[in-house]
Parts: sequence; C-alpha cells; structure tokens
Amino acid sequence: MSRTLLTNATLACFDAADGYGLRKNAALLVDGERIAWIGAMHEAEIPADAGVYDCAGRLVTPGLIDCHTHLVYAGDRADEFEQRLQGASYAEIAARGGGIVSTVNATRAASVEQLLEQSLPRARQLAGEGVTTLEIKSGYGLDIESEIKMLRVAAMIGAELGLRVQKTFLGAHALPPDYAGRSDDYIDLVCNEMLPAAHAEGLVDMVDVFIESIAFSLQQGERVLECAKQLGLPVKAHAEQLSDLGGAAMAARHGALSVDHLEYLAEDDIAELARHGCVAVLLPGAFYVLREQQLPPLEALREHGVPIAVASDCNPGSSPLHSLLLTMNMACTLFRLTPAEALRGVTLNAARALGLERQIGSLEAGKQADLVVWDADRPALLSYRIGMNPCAAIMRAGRWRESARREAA
Ligand code: DI6
Ligand code: FE
Repeated sequence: MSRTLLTNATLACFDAADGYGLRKNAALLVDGERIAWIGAMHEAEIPADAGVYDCAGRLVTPGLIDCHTHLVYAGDRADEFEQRLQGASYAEIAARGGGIVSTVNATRAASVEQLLEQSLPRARQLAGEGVTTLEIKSGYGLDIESEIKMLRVAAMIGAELGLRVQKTFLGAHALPPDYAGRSDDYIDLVCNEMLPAAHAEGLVDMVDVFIESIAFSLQQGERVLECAKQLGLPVKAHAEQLSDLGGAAMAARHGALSVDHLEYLAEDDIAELARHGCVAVLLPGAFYVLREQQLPPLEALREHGVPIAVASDCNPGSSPLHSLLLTMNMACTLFRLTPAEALRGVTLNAARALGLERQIGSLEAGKQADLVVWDADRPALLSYRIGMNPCAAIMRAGRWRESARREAA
C-alpha cells in the first residue's frame, strides 16, 4: 500500500457546518486509497515508507464534483445559439423540433466509438480543473438501445480518465418525435422497459426526470420516480427551471437526493426540501446562456438551511459549459453565493446530491483521498478569477493523476 504525506498545506476541509474548515500549516497523510490522518505540521511524523509532497503553503481542497452534467451526446447546437441571438427562445426552438430532439437524432445515429470520441474531450476539460467525480445523465437516446449506449459511454469515460462517474438514467428528458401526442405511452415505455433494461445491465446509479411544460408533467414525473424507487434506485429531478409546476416539492417528498435548477421554486416548497434533507442544485450556466431573469430563491434556501450545490449542467443546448471554476464564479456573480458556498457546492454538497457524502466531498480521515493542490493560498481565489486554471496537482483515490501534476517547486 503506498503512502503519501502532504506537508505545509492550507487545507479547506469542509469538516464543519459552515465555512471552509480551513487549516493552515497542516499535513495530510494518504494511505492507499484513503485519507488516514490530518493534523498540524508540528504533529506530523513522516512514515519511513511515505512519499512526501511539499505543498509550500498552497491550498488543498477535496476533489471537485460536478454533480449534474449531460456531457455524453453527439453533434452540437451552435446553430441554435445563433437563432437565439436573433430572438428565438429556447422553448420556441424546442417546440419546432429543434432543441433536445436535434441532439437525440445525432446521438442515436452515433456509434459507441463516435460518442466516446466526441464526449471524452468535454470530460477531460472538466477533469483538468480538478474534477474527480462526475455525474453524467442519459437522455439524448430516448429509446432502450440508445439510452443504454449513452450510459455505457459514461462508464467508459470514467475508466478512460480515472474518474468516478455516477450514471443517471434520464429517459424522461424529452418526448421523442416517434411518441408525439402520446406522452403517457412514452412514460409507460420508460417505466416498464427502458429503466428496467438499463438497470439490469448495471448501468444506473440514479434516476432523474425533467418536469417542465416543454417536457413532462408533475404526474408523469412522479410515476417515473415511483418506478425508480421500486427498483431501489435513488432519485432526483429537474424542476422549476422555466416555470413552477411543483416538481421540486414532489421529488423531495419521494426522498430525492437533489432537485436541480429551481429558478421558479416557490417559498412554500423550500420548507419541503429542508424537511426531507434534499439538496438544491443551482445551475448558473443555463441561467446565463438562456439569459434568464428569474433568480433562484437563494436567501430563502439559506434561511431554511437547504444544502446548496452548484454544477455545470454541461449540455449542448442550455449550458455548453466545460469549467466548474467558471461555474463557481457565475454562481457568485449571478446568484450571489459566497465563494465559500460555491466551493462547498462543488465538494461536500455536490457529494450529498449524489448520495456519496460518506465517501467523498471533504478532507476527513477515512474518506477517499480525492484532492486537488492549487496554485493559490486562499479558497476565494478559485471563485474570483475568471479563465484561470490554477490546478497544480490532482489526486484521485490516493494516486496522483500524472497528466495534471506539476511538481512542487
Ligand atoms: N434542462 C436543461 O437545462 C437541459 N436539460 C434539462 O432538462 C437542457 C438540455 C438541452 O437543451 O439539450
Ligand atoms: Fe440538466
């Protein structure tokens, strides 16, 4: 078992109820895949067999977690970007058969190899900024075979890049054209065939649903979540992105790990999230790209003590965003999160949104040794700078990712 001692570190541990849990002049011992010990430099003993990494005062955070992406897809939607700049809305483009459905056509036509080749650079980009855990949703296949193909590619990305990938089945993302006017029949297919088939292949860690006027109704969403629960799978929901259909409170009542987007979330429903310990995942990339005006109810989420996570929502339509650091900056600038909330939102609270908070998301003895060394001395720098990647070294499950490692001077 290999051991590594990080010395002279400024650790943002996230081991306390709020703030960074900052420890200066600290040391951290990694034993095998796990964090074995954290303490002050003057208490550290260097085991004879340990490698030493001198952080020289640099900041060390938990590995970043992007807890909401749709990064497996084929093609792009730059043409829609141009249409929106000429005045068309996201919902109008979707209504005329563009939007998600155009990505569905491209994704269905792509082979596994093509899908992997097109999706890998997106995951690599996120990983280069210190992402060690990535959630990836299906939802551009919308038939059994293509949804399974997407989830397979998601798993391949994890293996290829040495990331932890959580695979989310989002068969109820949009109504495929072949089911036009028959959305209940499509939900039957999702519940009775698609989800059980993907689950039988061991490809489903969680189940998500898009509850929105341009997607599925509250009742249809609830059916999908009930089916998922019958299979013993954790659930989550896209809710209140463009309108208030009550999807977030419904999903919270079903024990959802998270509800995501939430710009139109009503005050009454926030109490429901708090009561059920459901994480609010905010997605400033989609807000920015769609030039939304309605802000998520940040102050009320804080008042109710709802844990807040932040994610890229990386997708070809509403959020072609491949940087979690930029996402953190947007969460601060657009939504008014503090840098501490933004960093907690891509570490500990993102882990909670994936049901992984016992394994990852903070620097604590016993947790998986997923961590990032930054060319920065304070955590606020990560949210503050735009277009700067100060990632110096990345460790995932106790191993340095060689490609991202720069030796301490
Ligand atoms: N909400 C979103 O923002 C993405 N999916 C969803 O349910 C958009 C996906 C796309 O436009 O391709
Ligand atoms: Fe999304």
